Amino acid sequence: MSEQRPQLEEEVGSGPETRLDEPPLFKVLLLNDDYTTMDFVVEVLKHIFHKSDGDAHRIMLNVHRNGFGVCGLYPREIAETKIDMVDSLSREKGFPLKCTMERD
Ligand code: TYC
Repeated sequence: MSEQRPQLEEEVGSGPETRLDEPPLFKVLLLNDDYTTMDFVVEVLKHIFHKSDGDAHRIMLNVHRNGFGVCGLYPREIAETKIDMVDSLSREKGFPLKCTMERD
Protein backbone atom coordinates (compact mmCIF):
# COMPACT_ATOMS: atom_id res chain seq x y z
CA MET A 1 0.00 0.00 0.00
CA SER A 2 1.33 3.43 -0.88
CA GLU A 3 1.95 6.28 1.62
CA GLN A 4 -1.09 8.66 1.73
CA ARG A 5 0.35 11.36 3.98
CA PRO A 6 2.50 13.97 2.16
CA GLN A 7 6.05 13.83 3.46
CA LEU A 8 7.24 16.82 5.46
CA GLU A 9 10.39 18.55 4.27
CA GLU A 10 12.06 17.67 7.59
CA GLU A 11 11.52 14.01 6.83
CA VAL A 12 12.81 14.20 3.28
CA GLY A 13 15.74 16.64 3.53
CA SER A 14 18.23 16.84 0.71
CA GLY A 15 20.71 14.31 1.96
CA PRO A 16 21.52 12.06 4.91
CA GLU A 17 22.87 14.91 7.09
CA THR A 18 20.24 17.59 6.45
CA ARG A 19 19.00 19.32 9.63
CA LEU A 20 16.49 22.04 8.79
CA ASP A 21 15.69 22.94 12.39
CA GLU A 22 19.23 23.28 13.76
CA PRO A 23 21.78 26.04 13.15
CA PRO A 24 24.79 25.14 11.02
CA LEU A 25 27.90 24.23 13.00
CA PHE A 26 31.43 25.44 12.38
CA LYS A 27 34.71 23.73 13.18
CA VAL A 28 37.12 26.02 15.00
CA LEU A 29 40.65 25.16 13.86
CA LEU A 30 43.95 26.01 15.50
CA LEU A 31 46.96 26.44 13.20
CA ASN A 32 50.54 25.51 13.96
CA ASP A 33 53.40 28.02 13.94
CA ASP A 34 57.04 27.97 15.03
CA TYR A 35 56.86 30.66 17.74
CA THR A 36 53.84 30.13 20.00
CA THR A 37 54.81 28.08 23.04
CA MET A 38 53.20 24.71 23.64
CA ASP A 39 52.23 25.84 27.16
CA PHE A 40 50.33 28.84 25.80
CA VAL A 41 48.39 26.68 23.31
CA VAL A 42 47.46 24.28 26.13
CA GLU A 43 46.23 27.22 28.25
CA VAL A 44 44.14 28.52 25.32
CA LEU A 45 42.56 25.08 24.84
CA LYS A 46 41.79 24.77 28.56
CA HIS A 47 40.45 28.27 29.18
CA ILE A 48 38.75 29.21 25.90
CA PHE A 49 37.67 25.77 24.68
CA HIS A 50 37.11 24.18 28.13
CA LYS A 51 39.29 21.16 27.41
CA SER A 52 40.69 18.94 30.15
CA ASP A 53 44.45 19.05 30.69
CA GLY A 54 44.85 15.71 28.88
CA ASP A 55 42.67 16.67 25.90
CA ALA A 56 44.37 20.07 25.64
CA HIS A 57 47.81 18.39 25.44
CA ARG A 58 46.57 15.87 22.86
CA ILE A 59 45.00 18.57 20.65
CA MET A 60 48.08 20.82 20.93
CA LEU A 61 50.43 17.96 19.91
CA ASN A 62 48.11 17.03 17.03
CA VAL A 63 48.26 20.64 15.77
CA HIS A 64 52.04 20.75 16.27
CA ARG A 65 52.55 17.53 14.25
CA ASN A 66 49.88 17.92 11.56
CA GLY A 67 49.72 21.70 11.01
CA PHE A 68 46.16 22.20 12.21
CA GLY A 69 43.55 20.63 14.47
CA VAL A 70 39.94 20.97 15.56
CA CYS A 71 39.26 22.65 18.93
CA GLY A 72 35.49 22.25 18.79
CA LEU A 73 32.25 22.51 16.85
CA TYR A 74 30.03 25.56 17.49
CA PRO A 75 27.26 27.72 16.01
CA ARG A 76 28.63 30.65 13.94
CA GLU A 77 28.51 33.39 16.61
CA ILE A 78 30.11 31.26 19.32
CA ALA A 79 32.86 30.14 16.92
CA GLU A 80 33.52 33.80 15.96
CA THR A 81 33.67 34.86 19.61
CA LYS A 82 36.16 32.10 20.46
CA ILE A 83 38.35 33.09 17.51
CA ASP A 84 38.28 36.74 18.69
CA MET A 85 39.25 35.61 22.21
CA VAL A 86 42.19 33.54 20.88
CA ASP A 87 43.30 36.50 18.70
CA SER A 88 43.24 39.06 21.49
CA LEU A 89 44.94 36.79 24.07
CA SER A 90 47.63 35.81 21.55
CA ARG A 91 48.25 39.44 20.58
CA GLU A 92 48.40 40.45 24.25
CA LYS A 93 51.07 37.79 24.90
CA GLY A 94 52.96 38.52 21.66
CA PHE A 95 52.30 35.15 20.00
CA PRO A 96 51.34 34.73 16.31
CA LEU A 97 48.85 31.91 17.06
CA LYS A 98 46.12 31.74 14.41
CA CYS A 99 42.65 30.33 14.73
CA THR A 100 40.07 29.95 11.96
CA MET A 101 36.69 28.33 11.27
CA GLU A 102 35.03 26.31 8.54
CA ARG A 103 31.49 25.10 7.95
CA ASP A 104 31.15 21.54 9.21
N1 TYC B 1 54.88 24.47 17.05
C1 TYC B 1 54.90 25.17 18.32
C2 TYC B 1 56.23 24.94 19.00
O1 TYC B 1 56.97 24.04 18.64
C3 TYC B 1 53.77 24.73 19.25
C4 TYC B 1 52.42 25.02 18.70
C5 TYC B 1 51.43 24.04 18.79
C6 TYC B 1 52.13 26.25 18.15
C7 TYC B 1 50.15 24.29 18.29
C8 TYC B 1 50.84 26.54 17.65
O2 TYC B 1 48.60 25.81 17.28
C9 TYC B 1 49.86 25.55 17.74
N2 TYC B 1 56.55 25.75 20.00
